[in-house]
Amino acid sequence: ASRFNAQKADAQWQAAWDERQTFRARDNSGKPQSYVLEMFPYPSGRIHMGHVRNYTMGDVLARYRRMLGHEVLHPMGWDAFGMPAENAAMEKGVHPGTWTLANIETMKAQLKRLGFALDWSRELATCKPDYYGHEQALFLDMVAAGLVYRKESSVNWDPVDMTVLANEQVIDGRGWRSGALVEKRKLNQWFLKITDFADELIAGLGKLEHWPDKVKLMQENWIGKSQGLQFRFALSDGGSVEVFTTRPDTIFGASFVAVAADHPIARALAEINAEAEAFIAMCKLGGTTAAEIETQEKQGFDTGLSAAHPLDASIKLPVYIANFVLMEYGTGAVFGVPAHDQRDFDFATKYGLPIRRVVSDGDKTAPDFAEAEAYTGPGTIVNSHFLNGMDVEDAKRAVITRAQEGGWGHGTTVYRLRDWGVSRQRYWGTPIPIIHCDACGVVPVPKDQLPVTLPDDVTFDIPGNPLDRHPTWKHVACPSCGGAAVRETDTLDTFADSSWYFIRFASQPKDKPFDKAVAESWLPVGQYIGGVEHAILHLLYARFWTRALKHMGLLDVAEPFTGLFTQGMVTHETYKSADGRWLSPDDIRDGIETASGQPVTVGRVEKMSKSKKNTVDPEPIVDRYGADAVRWFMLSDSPPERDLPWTEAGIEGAWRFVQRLWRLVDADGIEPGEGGDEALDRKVHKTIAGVGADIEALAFNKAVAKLYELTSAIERAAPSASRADAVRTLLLLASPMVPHLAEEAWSMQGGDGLIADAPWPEADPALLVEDEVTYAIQINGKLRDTLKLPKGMAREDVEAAALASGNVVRVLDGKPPRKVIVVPDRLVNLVA
Ligand code: ANZ
Ligand code: ZN
Repeated sequence: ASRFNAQKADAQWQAAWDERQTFRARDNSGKPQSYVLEMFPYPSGRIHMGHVRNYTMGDVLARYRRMLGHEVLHPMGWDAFGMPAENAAMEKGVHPGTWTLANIETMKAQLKRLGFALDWSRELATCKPDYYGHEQALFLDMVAAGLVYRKESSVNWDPVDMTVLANEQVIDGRGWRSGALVEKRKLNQWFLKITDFADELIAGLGKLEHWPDKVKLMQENWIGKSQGLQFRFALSDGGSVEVFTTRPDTIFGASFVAVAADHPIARALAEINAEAEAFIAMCKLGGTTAAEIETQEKQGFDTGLSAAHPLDASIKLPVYIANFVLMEYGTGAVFGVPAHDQRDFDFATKYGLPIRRVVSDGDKTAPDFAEAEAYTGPGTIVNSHFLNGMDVEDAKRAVITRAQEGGWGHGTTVYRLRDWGVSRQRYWGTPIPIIHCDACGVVPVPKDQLPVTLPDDVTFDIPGNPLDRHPTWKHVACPSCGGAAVRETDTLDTFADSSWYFIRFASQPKDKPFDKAVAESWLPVGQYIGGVEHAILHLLYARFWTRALKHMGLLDVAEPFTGLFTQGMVTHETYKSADGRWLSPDDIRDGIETASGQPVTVGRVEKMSKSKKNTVDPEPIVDRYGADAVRWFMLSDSPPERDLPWTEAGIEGAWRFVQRLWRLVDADGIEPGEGGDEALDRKVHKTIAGVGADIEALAFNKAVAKLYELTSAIERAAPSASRADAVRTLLLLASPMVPHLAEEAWSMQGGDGLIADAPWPEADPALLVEDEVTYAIQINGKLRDTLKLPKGMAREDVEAAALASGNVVRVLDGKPPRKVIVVPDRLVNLVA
């Protein structure tokens, strides 16, 4: 038999699909509609193995659903704005647009070579005005709906480069280029009111049955709804300070009060106290991310004030300014309970403040707290007056009730979720369609003047925002009064671009962001597939954006993605040279570094990453083995949610299987036998049912295992009509995974049209039933034997078989039973 020539078949069938527009999704076709989507890629340069795995999974589902007769929308596009393009501009002097579009071209060609069933007619790139212009229109709709506001907020400021830095550009608290200590600086920035939807976003999670629990939990924690108590401490200077706590039960364990560095009390003190001023300035150093604040050493400044405990005025607590208290959360002030909060514990240890136990940890009840870290678990309240003996939850309620009755505090709900700051002081993003006029203030760009396009003639030789320093771009006439005005030079966070691209895929009219009815016919996305690294922000922003559109009456869809799957990573061994450098698999032959001739050390299997050089470029692999072998390997070895270790042996095994399949389906190889083979028929129909269910469940490795089994069964079977049918069915079932081979074989066998258009085989229910059942044989209710008998066997035959059983003969010892009860397909009871 001949060899499957992947190189030839791949190109030929990809061209055929393109030419016939096989995977074009038609609106309103009358068929059931399926929307299968993988997270669109950032055009970084080349496709990597993670993309290949991700898109192969979606592709198998999309092809399967098409064969089921669905109208499938399976689109692809580019998340094309963002920092790397600006970095390339700074490093290589190439324009971000040029760099991005070249990358898109390369990556598109690479994707095409994998034979994905994509509707390229709907391709979009977020960096093109025909995408971002519509995004600007949606932003203006949100402005009109009161979902957008402007507020002073902190950014990372590089004092040497005099520029705002993205969080990723702050490395260990320093600017990535200048190495200067980064400062927090206040700028007027744009925010979207995602917090208005906090409750809805939590409630919506409850209906997402086809989302991984861990992702739902991550979203819930990120939104972070908590109940607590807000109350005022009277201060020694006659003023007061309002604090927020989620642990009112620990109120008798308080040993200090702390306010944020930009709290009014801190600011007032800074006016008159130079040391306080210096401390506050120090707090402003460092990045703005929560993670950085969390890891900073806890530091405080004693204001000299004291606060009176609301439940026992004789207790006076010192008031500090502390770097771990955030102005943006709660009230910007807290009371500290060192025994039961780790930050407070660290702080108290450093400043010698009392650490008093108020929650018992098992049998530990003494007020002296001599542990090495705070106890944050459940327990019974101790050393706390009227709260003693209550559990934590009861005590929380008791203190809130007491505060409300006494009029010194009230129960509140707070969210950890902040409003979404969308301003970026960068060039390569969607311009925020706003104009600032001295006379009129903030003026939205009229919709008929959209898109506000990025100027092309920009420079990246000096730090800062090229839009801001462009000689002409920002100067415009005010749309309202006609006077001289300036454009907003901030661009939108790229998460805005990815918050609605799936809607634009579903419907892309020229004159508006989407057509409501058409978009609603496709949405929600039934199956969304992507990396777990997007489990929080991207998914939350897209859920918010969709809800905002619903709120504005623009789209009647509550949740954008009803099914979500987060796939595992592609991993590979790591290698180090004799002198400790990371080596790429390409630098090695038979355990020896080719350049140096020295042996290499094999390290752990880790996620493929450029920094460890353990990446394998998909393209040469496709050149060598063909798309089908790569696809097959991506699906076969590991459950899709787990990591997939890439190995040479694995891809070779996949290649061998492709050839084995080819030998079986190659027209020359099929012997057109006659007659039936019932065992093989049963196997085939079980496989049809099983593979379909596995693909629906995204259990691709199980589907692959079943196809292996069927292949072996066919190889073993003697020629027959059943066997010829089995080969044909195998081809159909494997076609979503190895579509090029499937098309080639299909056409050689004279199949009708494309196999991609062929209907998925139907499993015959009669052939799915088990042919044998196990009967329990009882005498007077006691189990004496079991018998395997054909399913549905006549009652008399079952009775005869039971009476003939060796055990029954022995126990009855020649006496006929008084009565015989037969429960069909289950048991026989003989009453002796
Ligand atoms: C007293 C206390 C005792 C607290 C205890 C915790 C444990 P979550 O649950 O994350 O919402 N907090 C309140 N406002 C803060 C701010 N602006 N900056 C930093 N910390 C703040 O956290 C709520 C808890 O975080 C609050 O409850 C408060 O400390 C602190 F054993 O109050 B707690
Ligand atoms: Zn004006």
